Amino acid sequence: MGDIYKNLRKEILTTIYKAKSGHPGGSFSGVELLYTLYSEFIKFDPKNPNEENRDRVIISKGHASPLVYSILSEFGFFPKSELEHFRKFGALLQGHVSKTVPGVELSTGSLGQGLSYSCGVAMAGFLKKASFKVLCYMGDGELQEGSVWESFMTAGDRNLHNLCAIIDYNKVQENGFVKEIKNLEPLKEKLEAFGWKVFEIDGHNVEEIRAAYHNFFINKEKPVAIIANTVKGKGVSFMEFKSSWHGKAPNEDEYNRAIKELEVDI
Ligand SMILES: Cc1ncc(C[n+]2csc(CCOP(=O)(O)OP(=O)(O)O)c2C)c(N)n1
Repeated sequence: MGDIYKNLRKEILTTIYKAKSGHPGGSFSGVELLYTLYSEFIKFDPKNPNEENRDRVIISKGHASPLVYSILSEFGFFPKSELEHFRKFGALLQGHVSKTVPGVELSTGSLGQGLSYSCGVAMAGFLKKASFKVLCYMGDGELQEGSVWESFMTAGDRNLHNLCAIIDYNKVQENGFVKEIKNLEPLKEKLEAFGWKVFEIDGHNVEEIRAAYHNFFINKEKPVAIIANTVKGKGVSFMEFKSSWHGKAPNEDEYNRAIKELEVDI
């Protein structure tokens, strides 16, 4: 794992540890996906976060706020010092992503809403003949929400080829394995049947992530879904694939053990 990804995971864990609450599992799974997107693909200006022609990244899994806040501060939307106050009363950075934070497009946390909003923004983009792209970051458990499937259907029907769904397929939701709670498979075939172009990748392999984003950015045919196979809790052995690490902070011993693991190459 490269230094930048290890450092982001350390920062995410420290933010959650200091707040004594937050969501490590689904934050760790998306580190490479979001970092690669911001560092290499999207247009944005942290000094002017609402600039009209920016690419829109809509975070539908709003509980992954520690990940999103680390990324946004990494790219200059606000100072890193704000992370110290995560989840504190009155602070800028609350537990679920909020539009009051520079760089956040939509307040979420109630799952299943980001893709319908993204469809609307993508349609507006076409109506305005704008060149911006719309990317919606989603959880796999989230795909069990009915509104998500209306949105997949809408995007396919309207051929919203400026829209990309980034599906963080980490296999685990809040209370167990997705396939045991409500199986999504065959996911690729379902999305293709809804009119989407689908790329299935290893969501921790930066080369594969790059290729998938590149294919979306040059695509002019269909909405694109990236099914990113990831590991919930990626990087910390005792958190990986454990639903118990969906939404809790580590105690001091767990924090120290996790940081140690993130300091060595795995
Ligand atoms: C509408 C709605 N129902 C339930 C919840 C509670 N909840 C928060 S996170 C979560 C699990 C989400 O799983 P997944 O989408 O797989 O997220 P990830 O594993 O990436 O963290 C649930 C059920 C919610 N936030 N919104």
